Formats: sequence, C-alpha cells, structure tokens
Amino acid sequence: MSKLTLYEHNPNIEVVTGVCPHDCPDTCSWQVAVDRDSRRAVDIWGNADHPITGGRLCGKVDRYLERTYHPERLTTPLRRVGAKGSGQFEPVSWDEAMRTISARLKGIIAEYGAEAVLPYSYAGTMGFLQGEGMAARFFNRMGASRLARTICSEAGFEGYLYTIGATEGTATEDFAHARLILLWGTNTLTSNLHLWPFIQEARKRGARVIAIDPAQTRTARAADEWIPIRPGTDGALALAMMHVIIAENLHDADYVKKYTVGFDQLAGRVAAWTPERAAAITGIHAERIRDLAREYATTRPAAIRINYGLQRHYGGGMAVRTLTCLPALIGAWREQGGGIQLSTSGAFRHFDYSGLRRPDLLNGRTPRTINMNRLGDALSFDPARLAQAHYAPRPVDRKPAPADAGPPVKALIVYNCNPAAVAPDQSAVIDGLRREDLFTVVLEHFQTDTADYADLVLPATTQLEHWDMLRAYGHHFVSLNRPAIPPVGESLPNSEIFRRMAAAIGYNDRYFAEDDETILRDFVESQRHPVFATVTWDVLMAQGFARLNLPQPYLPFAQGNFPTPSGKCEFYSARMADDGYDPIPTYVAPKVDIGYWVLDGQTIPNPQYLIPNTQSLICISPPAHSFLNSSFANVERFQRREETPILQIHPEDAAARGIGAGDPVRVWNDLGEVRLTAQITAGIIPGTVLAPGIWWAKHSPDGRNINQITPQDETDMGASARFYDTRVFVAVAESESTTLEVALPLTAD
Ligand SMILES: Nc1nc2c(c(=O)[nH]1)N[C@H]1C(S)=C(S)[C@@H](COP(=O)(O)OP(=O)(O)OC[C@H]3O[C@@H](n4cnc5c(=O)[nH]c(N)nc54)[C@H](O)[C@@H]3O)O[C@H]1N2
Ligand SMILES: Nc1nc2c(c(=O)[nH]1)N[C@H]1C(S)=C(S)[C@@H](COP(=O)(O)OP(=O)(O)OC[C@H]3O[C@@H](n4cnc5c(=O)[nH]c(N)nc54)[C@H](O)[C@@H]3O)O[C@H]1N2
Ligand code: SF4
Ligand SMILES: [Mo]
Repeated sequence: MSKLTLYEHNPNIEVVTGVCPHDCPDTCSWQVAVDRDSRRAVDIWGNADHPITGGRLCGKVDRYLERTYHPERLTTPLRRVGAKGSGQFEPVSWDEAMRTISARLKGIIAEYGAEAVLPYSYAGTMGFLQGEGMAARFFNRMGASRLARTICSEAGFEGYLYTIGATEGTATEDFAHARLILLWGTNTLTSNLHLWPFIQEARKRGARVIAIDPAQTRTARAADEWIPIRPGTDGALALAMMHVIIAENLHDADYVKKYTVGFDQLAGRVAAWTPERAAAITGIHAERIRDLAREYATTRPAAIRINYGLQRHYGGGMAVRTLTCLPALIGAWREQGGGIQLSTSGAFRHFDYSGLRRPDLLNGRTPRTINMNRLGDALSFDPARLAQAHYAPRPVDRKPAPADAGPPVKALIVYNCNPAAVAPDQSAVIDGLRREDLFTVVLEHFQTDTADYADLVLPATTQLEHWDMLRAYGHHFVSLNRPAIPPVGESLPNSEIFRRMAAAIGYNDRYFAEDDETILRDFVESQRHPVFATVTWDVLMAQGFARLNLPQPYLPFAQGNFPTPSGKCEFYSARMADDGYDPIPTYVAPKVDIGYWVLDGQTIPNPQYLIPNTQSLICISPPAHSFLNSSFANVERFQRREETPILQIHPEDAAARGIGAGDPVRVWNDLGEVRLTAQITAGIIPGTVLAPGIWWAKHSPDGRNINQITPQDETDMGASARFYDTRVFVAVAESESTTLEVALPLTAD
C-alpha cells in the first residue's frame, strides 16, 4: 500500500510530487507529505504510480528529510576568517556576499580575462535548472573557461557511441523478458536498485543472472554466479567470447549481414583471441570463457547491463566499444529483453537546450575547455601543468603548448560538486585550493571538504525547496520537481544565486530575470522533436512525470536503424580511424598492472612483465552502499551503516603482509597515502583491493580519503577519470615499510 493513502485525505497535509535529483540511473519519482501549518515536510516515499520507481526509494533517499533538516545544513552565506582549509567562517549577508563576488570577479576579469574564472560542477543535482541551467547562462555571458565534465562516464559513453551511435539500448522494463542477464561491471543492488525488480521478474521466468566483477558485491552474491575478473580486462573477455561465437558459428549471420558493418575485420581480429589468451589476462578459466560465450550466444533473449565500473580504467573506452559488439553479433537486439544497456540518456538526445543554457551569450567566443579530472593541474601555476589540464579527448586532439595554455585560474566557482573529496589526485587538488590568491566560491548544502577551502560559502536549497526537471539515464521518463517546503534558513536555489551574481556583476540581459517556473515551462514548450510529444507542461504538473513518446516494447535496433554514420552497428568504425583509434575492437590494457594474477591459489606471472611486482596491488574504489558519491556521507545514520573507511583485501594478500582483520593499514603510492581499516574477505579477486567510497576526507582517520592514490591521467576515450586504474602498496599502519617502495616498472608501455 502506498504511503499516499495515509495522507491524501488528511486535511492538514499537502502531498507534493517531485523527483530525486541525485546522480543515479533510477531518477525516482517521489512524494512528500508537508504539514500545511508549519510547512515542514513530515514524510517522503517513492511514487507508486511511476512504473520504474514502483513506490520505493532507496535506503538513502528514503531518509532525505534527515539530510534536508540536518542540524549542519548551511543557512547563511559565510565568509572565511581562518586559513584556507581550517573551516573557520563567519556569517555575512547575501548583499555583502554578492558585493564581494562582483568586486573580485570584475578585478580578475580585468586583469587576466574571463578565462581565469573556472566553473566546477558535476551532478550533485542532475536537474536541468539547478545543474547547468542558469549557471550556463552566467558563465556563457562571462566567457569563463568551460569545464569538460568527464569525471564519471565519458570513456564508456564514447566507446558505446562508436559502436551503436547513441547511448540507447535495452529498456529497463524489458529486462524482465531476458533469459540470461549479464551484470557486467555494475553493482545493481547498490547503484541501480530499480532495475532489480525487473531482473527478479526475469528470474521467476527462469532467467540466469551472472555478475562479472572483481568483487563479490551484494549484487554478485544475489546473482546465480559470480565470475571474478581482473580489473580493466573486460575487453579481452569480450574478444574471446566473440572468438568462440564466431569459431563455433553461433553468431546470427542474418542480423550481422543486414545490420552490421565490418564482420570480416572483426572475425579476423578475434581469430587470435583464444579463450586461453584471454584467460591469461582476465584470470578467468578458458573453459569458463568458452561456456559463457556459448551460453550467451544460445540463450535468447540475452541482456547485458554494463555500468560505469568497468570503464574507470585506461582502456575503458575500448572495452565498452568492444563489449557493445556482442548483442549485434548474436542478434540479441531482435528480441524484447535482448541487447545491452549502458545508459538510456540517448533517448533524450534530441532535447534542445539552447533556450535554457543560451550558448548564444558566448557571442562568438570559444573559451578554453578544462578537463575536470585535472583540477590539480588546472590550479597549478606551472603553465606546463595548466596546458595538461586542457581537454583533449581523442588521440587526434592536441593539448596546447605551455605558452598557449591561457591565464592561470584565479577564480573557482564550485556548485553541485565536492572536488576536494571526489576528484582524483587529492593532494594536487588541495595544493591548488590552498592558494591564497585563488578566489573560491562554493555553493553547497553542507560544509564539505571543498567548502573548507572557500572564500565564500553560499547556502543552496535542496530538491525539497526548489523547482527543477530531470531526465533519467536508467529509464525513459522526464520528471518535474515542485518545491514542497520553503527554503531552509536563508538558502537559495542555485538558479537564484547565479541570477544574483549576474545582477551584481552588471549582466542585465533579460535571461537573468526569468523566474524558475517560467524557464522550465519554456524549456518544455520549446521542444520540437516528436519524441517529446508526450512531455507536456500540463502532464508534468498533473502527474509529475511523463514517458517519452517511444513505443512499448521499445526495440530500437531490432531492424538495424543504428544512429551511426553507416546506419549499422559498426564492428568496423571509420570514425574511430579518423579520431586516431584502432577501428576494429581490440584490447587496451590498463596502465597499471601488477604483473601477475592468481588463479586457484596459484600465482601466475603476466608474460608482458619481466619482473612481476608481487608487492603492489590494484586498488578500486566503487561506491559504498549507503553513500551517493560523497553525498549522505555526513549523515550519521549512513556513517553508522558504513562504520569506517575500509579496505577489502583477499586473505592471501593480507597474510602476505601480516595484516589481520580490523588492522589499521597504510595504503599508498607515488601520489599519496591514506589510512584505512582492513576487512579481510575472499569476496575480492586476489591482487586487487577495494576501498568503498566516497568518505569525506575530514571524516576519515587521517583527514584524507582514497582519492589520495588516484591519478589525474585520462582514459583512452573521452578524457575520463582512471579511478580504478591504480596500483598501491598496503601495510599495517604501524610498520614503516619503506623497503616496499622499490622502483619497479609501473606499466608495460
Ligand atoms: N548507492 C549508490 N548508488 C550510486 C552511486 C553511489 O555512490 N552510491 N553513484 C552513482 C554514480 S555517480 C554512478 S556513475 C553509478 C555507478 O554505478 P556502477 O557503474 O554500478 O558503479 P561502479 O562502482 O563504478 O562500478 C560497479 C562495479 O564495477 C566493478 N568494477 C570495477 N572495475 C571493474 C572492471 O574493470 N571490470 C568489471 N567487470 N567490473 C569492475 C566494481 O567492483 C563495482 O562492483 O552509480 C550511481 N549510483
Ligand atoms: N575514488 C573514486 N572517486 C570517485 C568515484 C569513484 O568511484 N572512486 N566516482 C566518481 C563519480 S562516478 C562521480 S559521478 C563523481 C561525483 O562527484 P560529485 O558530483 O562531487 O558528487 P557528490 O559527492 O555527491 O557531491 C555533490 C555535492 O553537490 C551538493 N549538491 C547537491 N545538490 C545541490 C544543489 O542543488 N545545489 C548545490 N549548490 N549543491 C548541491 C551536495 O551537497 C554534494 O556535496 O565522483 C567521482 N569520484
Ligand atoms: S538515489 Fe537513485 S535509487 Fe535512490 S531515490 Fe534517488 S534515484 Fe532512486
Ligand atoms: Mo558517476
């Protein structure tokens, strides 16, 4: 029974429909019960009418009111009074804050030009308006540096686009019809919960579920089988599966002939990818690879869910590009419940954002683009590092010479993001944030690690308090968020903060005068593509959500129609050749390899390495179940659930280092060091350790978190982050194990 029935006839309660703003594929529709007298929210629940939300929120957002009314919510603008990082602030008025911002930004722009101002944001909210809505107008008008928002998904995205043409694929609802489901580099029960009921429905009808993951996550435990894989080697597994499928003539020759290009080149390439060769890379038995390929090719419908876990490695783009050839090879796209899903965002690709974001306000200027993963480099005074921070996602793109890197970053405006905790190479980020001459403004709900380094902290409203609208990346609905309660304290929506900044600095364009509701309504009403015919303002206001105008079931590629240049699934991609990549699926190894793997308790050296480094380990840091990136990591309930920042380590790796359960351990590499608590578990592939993220650094025992050891370097495609392509040393914290820091070749190349 929906909670709605508890409240809908209560005269003291108003029920307001909204949508979860967080960076999660599920984009749940929610309902909030608000006490009419006090205007306080008293309850929140998942909308039972929404076909994907199904009346349920996840454990985090079910407690959204605890976050919203948290005693540590920021309620007034704050000015820094202590040293950067010390967290000492005093309240100031909004007017005073705006006067300071206007004076500082004008001074910086006059002296260095507008490119010296860098916006820094990600997906704290995925809302159109409170994300890159009014903010985009403001920074476009200014001509500030642009930010390449690459911290999460770009490698996989690009890889998928080369093969398929748009990030479209199997509809979430249709997983219920699959008979085989591969959960490949995704922790569904943690990061994509609302797919699970469809998987369970499929299982009731006899489907088998296999998780392919270095870790035995809660998803892998709930699956029928866990196939442990060495991090960053999924491309090799996919190539070997295709080897078996083609060698045993299990492919769908008719589908391949009609709807793909490059089969001969693909067949030529995978001929050399025997399961034995892939076994030596992935750590999966050759026989298991063979069986997996056969099972995949002969079970219909077969669905694959990949997420972003497998692409946070150097070769992540190519891995996704390669994997996405599988469904076309076996003709899985023909059937409801067949195919692959990385993201459903491509279904929304015809949205016209120009009215919302006003790129015309750039007035012909093309400011430089900084890669957000290289924030540490971007904030460096060294022009060579600043040049490195420029966005150059493909091999054919070039970074500028240091002399052409442009002005130093003198102002940083952070919103919807917590870079001091989430960005790679934390020491470099902190070095930059510590700069006395850097003017930093942070729009936030809480005094985060990043806010501690701000000159001004501006209190922002939460989703309960402002208007917004979202698309999803795990289904096909657009949702409207209506404010349920008045702003907490003096907080303001991001949109209003940027509006006020624009006014203070003297941008008088009428686009800065429009109110939030009008902006959203205009956005909806300005869409011309037929896929949005069902997404009207009236429906959104009445129901809170609207499904895209797509058929159901939605089988986008049952008859080809791939949105690639050839109109087919591209086993051979001419575009990749033009962009400087191998046009045929291949294996791109991770940059960091420890040179050996363990299979059935035996250590097997990787033949690429002259000297396997048996002292280091690969470190991955996927999301903790109860946090959402670094959001919720300051809420006591969720801290208690996660207990403490831990490091999962295999019993053999622990024994080799004299590490016992619960021991404090040092985890370090050439970039930095962090202290964690050892959790010994056979649920992780030997040679790999796992540190669930993302704890706030200041809540961690030594004031640092796992991004101490992650590199700023980019992936092969999309200039994404290589969060999981890291090598670390681990030792019990007390011991001074400097002897372990022997110089050994880090990579094979
Ligand atoms: N509860 C919760 N939900 C979230 C988030 C959160 O922080 N908490 N974050 C949200 C965001 S921003 C995102 S991008 C998504 C991320 O969602 P996912 O992509 O599902 O999350 P990841 O942890 O990046 O990766 C998932 C799994 O990939 C595994 N993995 C790591 N490397 C490899 C590899 O090389 N190969 C294979 N096969 N597996 C590998 C990890 O062990 C992990 O179990 O989740 C969203 N949902
Ligand atoms: N080591 C490691 N690092 C990672 C990852 C990993 O797997 N391992 N995952 C990476 C991934 S996938 C991602 S997506 C990034 C995510 O990194 P972020 O996008 O920084 O995500 P959050 O940590 O959730 O921080 C978002 C912040 O935005 C604030 N916020 C939310 N809503 C609003 C609003 O309406 N207005 C304002 N002003 N602020 C708001 C929240 O309070 C929160 O502090 O982290 C990356 N970092
Ligand atoms: S975080 Fe994801 S699962 Fe949780 S309520 Fe939001 S959209 Fe739904
Ligand atoms: Mo992400």
